[in-house]
Formats: sequence, structure tokens, C-alpha cells
Amino acid sequence: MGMFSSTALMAIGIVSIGATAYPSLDDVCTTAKVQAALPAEGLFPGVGFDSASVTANSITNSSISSAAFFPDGIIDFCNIAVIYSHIGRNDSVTLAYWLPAPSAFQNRFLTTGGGGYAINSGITASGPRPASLAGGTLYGAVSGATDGGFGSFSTNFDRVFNAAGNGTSNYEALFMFGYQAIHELTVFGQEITKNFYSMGDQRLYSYYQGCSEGGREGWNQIQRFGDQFDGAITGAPAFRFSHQQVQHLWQNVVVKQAGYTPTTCELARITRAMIDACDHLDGKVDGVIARSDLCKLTFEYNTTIGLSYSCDAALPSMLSGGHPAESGTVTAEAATIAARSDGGIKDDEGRQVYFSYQPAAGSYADATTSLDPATGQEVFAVNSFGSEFVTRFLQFKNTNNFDSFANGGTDTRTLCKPRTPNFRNAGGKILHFHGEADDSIPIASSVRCHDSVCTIMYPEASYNDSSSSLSEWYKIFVVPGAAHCSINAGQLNGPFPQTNLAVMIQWVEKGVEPVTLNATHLAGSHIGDNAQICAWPLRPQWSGNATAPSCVYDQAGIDLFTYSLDAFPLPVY
Ligand SMILES: *[C@@H]1O[C@H](CO)[C@@H](O)[C@H](O)[C@H]1NC(C)=O
Ligand SMILES: *[C@@H]1O[C@H](CO)[C@@H](O)[C@H](O)[C@H]1NC(C)=O
Ligand SMILES: *[C@@H]1O[C@H](CO)[C@@H](O)[C@H](O)[C@H]1NC(C)=O
Ligand SMILES: *[C@@H]1O[C@H](CO)[C@@H](O)[C@H](O)[C@H]1NC(C)=O
Ligand SMILES: *[C@@H]1O[C@H](CO)[C@@H](O)[C@H](O)[C@H]1NC(C)=O
Ligand SMILES: *[C@@H]1O[C@H](CO)[C@@H](O)[C@H](O)[C@H]1NC(C)=O
Ligand SMILES: *[C@@H]1O[C@H](CO)[C@@H](O)[C@H](O)[C@H]1NC(C)=O
Ligand SMILES: [Ca+2]
Repeated sequence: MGMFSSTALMAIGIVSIGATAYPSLDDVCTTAKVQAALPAEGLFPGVGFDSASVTANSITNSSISSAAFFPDGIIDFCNIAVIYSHIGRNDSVTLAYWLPAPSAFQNRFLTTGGGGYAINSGITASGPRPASLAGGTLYGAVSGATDGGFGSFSTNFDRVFNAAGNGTSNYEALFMFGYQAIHELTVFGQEITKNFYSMGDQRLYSYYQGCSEGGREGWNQIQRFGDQFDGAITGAPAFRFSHQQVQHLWQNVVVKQAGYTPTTCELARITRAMIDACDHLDGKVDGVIARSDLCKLTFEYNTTIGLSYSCDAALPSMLSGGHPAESGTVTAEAATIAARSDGGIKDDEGRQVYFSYQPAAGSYADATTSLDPATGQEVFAVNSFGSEFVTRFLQFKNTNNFDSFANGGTDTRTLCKPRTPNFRNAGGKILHFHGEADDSIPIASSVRCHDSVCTIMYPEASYNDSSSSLSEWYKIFVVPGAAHCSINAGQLNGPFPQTNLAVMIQWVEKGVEPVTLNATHLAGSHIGDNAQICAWPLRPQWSGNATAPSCVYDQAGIDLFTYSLDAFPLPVY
């Protein structure tokens, strides 16, 4: 593309020349150079790039910290944005890419994912909550995010789906959110990267990293576009959307049917009791339940009746509706509510509709109350994930509130399509992980996906053997004590897999297969220490004073993550 001088061009291919031979970030980070790197006209039929929309500015010494999915660091990059549209649609989609300095670029590209109804996690460069993009920049990857065409990087898909009014759904936006925007972000970004760094025939390694909605986005790409990524990191995927969102209403149903609204403090006391009772079952008393399966087998909810609790007042926050100062003893009603909640959503005939969270996963977040400003008391509140899904996506209304309950989901469409031979055949690797104490997406949902891929792709093999064949290219790790895509305030001594991209790069580029998953204590009494997480279906068990667990095969434990969803006449993959 004639971007750099010929000396500089050679330097990019020959590392030994030394950093001084590379063009500087400021040299390459110009609007003109980015415009010249845009995909050639006609390369992607049906889309048009607005060359005049290109912006480019270099950002240096950006300090990033406190991210769950990549370590702290200082990054320099060229921050670019460009708008494209689909011919005939009159839409406008903004892409953002962070391009490392030529001396730091390592022939890598990273597509990032979002969370909730956000297609991406924003484009904030520094501070305590840096965008996911930073996680690629740290490893010499060009990293990309898209706004999906929803209007801005902070406009979520749910705000545009029915924006034109009740009954007027925007299916273009739905398909963009579903898979199209992330695919386009990837293929356009790969082309821009090759052109910007004049890569010629050099290999570009492509990766994906996302958690929650970002995990779903990653799985969808794996299934549809088998040769797009060399490695995909999918955390706690929000797949089987209709099941997943409706199950958020189960704790509300249980509370309504009990005719008793337990307080935040009362439910937190039950969780505390569960941690106290089940901590040791994994062989190590550390405040972390690393064997929630054994807890499920043995914990008696009624033993919590009469335990006393006391909490200070809390203001409403992102995580809680707030509550007054409260104290009391755990009631029989609350114990029963906890037990039924942990049984997972069932239909009126007692048939299982979806998976449950594991015991002591959070403190019954779906039953979070709200604070009545008139009385200062906690009152029943409908879970917003569940109610919004029903109103916007089943009733097609431009609102996220409903005040009566629907009877569970009957839509069996699934986004864990277990047949993914194209991805395997193209040599792709999948690193899938999920917090064992996730209180937003049940861990069993990820195990179900893994098991479905096993049985569909290796139908003749035993469970153990198919897991073992699968693990050559798809591994799943259950993170002890971890919450939804984050560490768990209730089990702070658990480790978290913060270096997944580094692990994936090693696997893809160096053939180093992760037998256990590298993790770090990001909080608690061993902060900074390394830990290793067992690969499913093996489960952790500590003995004596060993710092690392043995990874053991325990069929009874595995079976507790496996459900018959007998409410559905069709298989749910
Ligand atoms: C980055 O910051 C360090 C110290 O804070 C300074 O020495 C250095 O010059 C800065 N680099 C750039 C490129 O601004
Ligand atoms: C295209 O979009 C622009 C801005 O969003 C709007 O002003 C214009 O009316 C639209 N044109 C058509 C044909 O819908
Ligand atoms: C859309 O439906 C909601 C819920 O039924 C209702 O509150 C709202 O007024 C409706 N809006 C319009 C524009 O009809
Ligand atoms: C727990 O106690 C309630 C009454 O307080 C009773 O109805 C229920 O059967 C008990 N559950 C178990 C598992 O014993
Ligand atoms: C399953 O495989 C593990 C090793 O991955 C082995 O230790 C265990 O004995 C096997 N279990 C069965 C039931 O085959
Ligand atoms: C594993 O994690 C440790 C910190 O716990 C980190 O120092 C090391 O670089 C990580 N390994 C890989 C391959 O990323
Ligand atoms: C664990 O370590 C403590 C203190 O070092 C020691 O007293 C104890 O005997 C050890 N327990 C086992 C089972 O090795
Ligand atoms: Ca423990």
C-alpha cells in the first residue's frame, strides 16, 4: 500500500533490525494512512466505507488497571474510527480499532465482545474500567469494537429494537446484534490490519475474547464462520437467549407463590450459611466453594431457619435495590424460597424448564427487592432482564416493564449449535470458562453446550472419551467461586483467569495446550498469587496442605451439572 518507506517496510518483517527502524506511532497514525488502509472498493460487496469519516489519533502512556480479563499495563496505540453503511439500508455503523505502534504489533487481531444488551464494552482507553480493546493492545494485537449501527458506542441494542413504537421491530438491528456486526467488525478489521502494517503474505493470527453477551457473540461466530478465528475465548455465554432471560424471573415466581418477600439481608444470611457448610467439601477451608456439586448433594436448607442476621442500611446501587438497616432471624419461608430457587425454573407440572444456579451463587440476585421511597421498606421487584425480554422480544412493546407473569419460555431456538466441524477443521481453538458461582447465567448452561458438542460430534465415544477428543480443540473450565464474568464479593479467595488471551496465544502460536487454566488471585488473602483451574469434566479436590488441587473424575459430581429439560418435547442443545 506504499504506507511506509521501503527501509521501514523491511524492518517490520525483520525484528532483529531493532525498534529504531520502525516508523513511530505518530508517523503512521494519520487520517490519510488509515484511509489508504480501508478495504478496496468492491472487496466487500454490499457495504460502502465513508472515507471522509475516518478519524485517527495516537494515545500514548495510557495506564490500564483493575480489569478482570487482562493484567495491568501501559499501552500506546493509534485510536481510529470509521463509518460504513449497507447499501440500500441507510444505516451507519461505526467501527473503532486500536492499532499498536509498528514496533509493538505482533501480527495479531482481536475482536472484542460486549455484555447485557451492549454489543461491545465501550472504547474508554484508561482508568479503572478500560474497554476490552486494551486486552488485545497489551499483546500487540489490533483490537476492534463496533457500535452495531445502534447510534453510539453507549447505545444498547434493546434501545433500538422497538424504538419506532409498539409492534414495530427493527429486524436489521436484530441481525446486526445477533451476528452480522461482529462478523463485519472482524473481516473489515483483518483487512485494515493487513493493509495498515503492509503485511503482504505474513500470517495474521485472529482471536476473539468476550464474556456473557460477549460469550454468546463469540459462539455465534464460531458456529457461522469456521475459519474466521484461530482462537476464541468465550466466557459464561448468554446463549439460549429465550430460556436464559426468562429463567431470570424464576426467583420472582417463587417469592410470589410463597406470599413472602425475604429481605436482601435474610437471603444473604442463607448464602453465608451455605458457604460455611460447604467450604470444606473441596478439601480446603478458604471461604470458596470449589465443589458446589457436593454442596448441592448435602446442604439442608432448613438448617438455616432461626439463624440471626443483621445488616447496615445500603443505598441503591448497580448491584442492589438498597435496603434499610435490618435484623432478624431466617424464616422457614425464606429457607423454602432459597431451596426452590436453587432447584431452577419448573413449569406448572413440575417439569424442568431450565438450569439453576449452583448453591451459594450470589445472594439470590434475581429476587433483589427495591426500596419503597414512601415507606423506606424493601418491596418486591420484578427482575429487569426477565421483564424486558418478555415485553420487548415476546410482546414487541417499546418498554422494559411488565407487571404480570408469563408462564416461562416455550421458544426452543438455541444458540449453542453443537455441530461446529468447520471451526475444528480450520484448526480453531476454543477456551470456554464460566464462574461456578455465577448468579446470572447458570454454569450448567455452559456444561450443556460442551456436552452437546461432545455427543453430536463424537457420537460413538463415552463421555470421558468424547471430552478428551474434544479437548484437543475445545476446552471448558469451571472457575471455583467466581461470579458472573468477575470475581465474587462473597467468595473473595477464589482465583480468576485474567490471562486468557496470553494462554490462547501460546496454544495457537506455540502449540502449548492449556491442561489447566492459568489464573490469579485478584482479591482476598492471596492476592497476586497464581492458581491453576481444572479442565472439565475433572473437578478440583485438595488434600493435606497442598496449594494446588488434584483434578479428579467424579461421575456423581458431573451428573449434578446435567439436566433433563423435560418441559420441552425437543432436544435443547
Ligand atoms: C510516558 O510516561 C513516562 C513517565 O510517566 C515518561 O517518561 C515518558 O516520556 C512518557 N512517554 C510518552 C511517549 O509520552
Ligand atoms: C437516512 O437516514 C438519515 C439520517 O439518519 C435521515 O435523515 C434520512 O431521512 C434517511 N433516508 C431515508 C431514505 O430513510
Ligand atoms: C406500548 O406498550 C406499553 C405497555 O403496554 C404502554 O405502556 C405504552 O403506552 C405503549 N406505547 C404506545 C406508544 O402505544
Ligand atoms: C423445611 O421446613 C418446612 C416447614 O418449615 C417443611 O415444609 C419442608 O418440608 C422442610 N424441608 C425439608 C427438605 O425438610
Ligand atoms: C476419565 O478420564 C480421567 C482422565 O482424564 C480418568 O482419570 C478417569 O479414570 C476416567 N474415568 C472414567 C469413568 O473413564
Ligand atoms: C499466568 O498467570 C501469572 C499470574 O498468576 C502470570 O504471571 C503469567 O504470565 C501467566 N501465564 C501466562 C501464560 O499468561
Ligand atoms: C498442614 O500444615 C500444618 C502447619 O504447617 C501442619 O501442622 C499440619 O500437620 C499439616 N497437615 C497435613 C494434613 O499435612
Ligand atoms: Ca473451599
